[in-house]
Amino acid sequence: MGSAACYYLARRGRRVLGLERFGIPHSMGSSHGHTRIIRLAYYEHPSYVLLLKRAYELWREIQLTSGERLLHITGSVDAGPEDSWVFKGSWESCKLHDLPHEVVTGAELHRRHPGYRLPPTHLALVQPEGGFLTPEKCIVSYVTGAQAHGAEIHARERVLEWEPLEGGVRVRTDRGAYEAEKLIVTAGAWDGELLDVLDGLAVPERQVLAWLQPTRPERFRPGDFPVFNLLVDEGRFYGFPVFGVPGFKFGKYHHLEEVVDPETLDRETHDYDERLLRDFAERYFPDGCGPTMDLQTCMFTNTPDNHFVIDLHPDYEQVSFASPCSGHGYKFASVIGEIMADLAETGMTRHDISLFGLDRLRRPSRRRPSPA
Ligand code: PYC
Repeated sequence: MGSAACYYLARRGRRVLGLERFGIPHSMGSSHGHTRIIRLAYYEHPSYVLLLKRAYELWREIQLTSGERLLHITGSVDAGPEDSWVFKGSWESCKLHDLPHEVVTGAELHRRHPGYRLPPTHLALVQPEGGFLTPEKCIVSYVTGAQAHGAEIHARERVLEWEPLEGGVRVRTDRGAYEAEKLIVTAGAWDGELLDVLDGLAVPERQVLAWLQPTRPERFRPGDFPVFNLLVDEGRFYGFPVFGVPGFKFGKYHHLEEVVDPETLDRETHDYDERLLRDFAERYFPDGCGPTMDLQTCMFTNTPDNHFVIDLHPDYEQVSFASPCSGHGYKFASVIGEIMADLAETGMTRHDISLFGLDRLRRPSRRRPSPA
């Protein structure tokens, strides 16, 4: 989201400095792992769909500009019991936004895509525009594009603090200090550290992904295996066809519900992480369940209602922020970059971000009333 914001601002002729604590790209946060789901049928809330339409347009545009293939269309499956929020929510968003889709049973899904072995009576919404992005390449494309438009990008430079100035901000890093008219903060799991207004409202969580070698590889190729979101007895899971690295990739939302500090996060993976993930695959994707090729950790940064926060700072309108996206934000990085550029330039955006205001999450002040 930060790299996209740098790109759109630089392209509009603004003087831009991008500050990244790690390398470009890196695997310390929430933007690595070779593939990220993009899907148009959005069970989390139908008001994401218009943003997604713009996100697709912008991904296609930056893909063309960079000459890198960033977006792969496989179709998407959102499935579960008939009354589950994953299936029903996805169906509602398709009906409301008139999106092409089909509803099939688990049995029919297996006939069409034999890698899937869902309970035969579960229902699956199949949406043809779903697919995946290649996250590291997306970031590099935006950074390279921003640099081509004159942005200065500093990697391996950690922001320590910022302070408001009359008509601007000063940012102090481990290498220097900078003054600017506007500041955009898209620090993911570190948002709460840099923005006191998000402290306690943007909560990092440890997440684990598995890559398993399919025993029937022909069932897990991008052309044969749509990306998925599934609600099953074991929880809510998501997954991808084999792409880029050997292994069918999947994870469980909110893996073990481990709240973490991003500085001390356990980045190792353990037998119990693997067991949880393999148990799921053995039941619902038995032909995908050969040897484990890789296990990796990343982070979700969750808000209390799992919707994003995209807003101006309540006290300093020269500061805007985004990115506690509760695990489902990557696909929106392109459009959120555009929104952040709008907010920094004018304090407004034509996009509907009313679902994402900070106010909905702010607790009543805990300050004790002063003695009479
Ligand atoms: O949006 O499908 C998704 C997703 C999966 C994991 C995180 N987000």
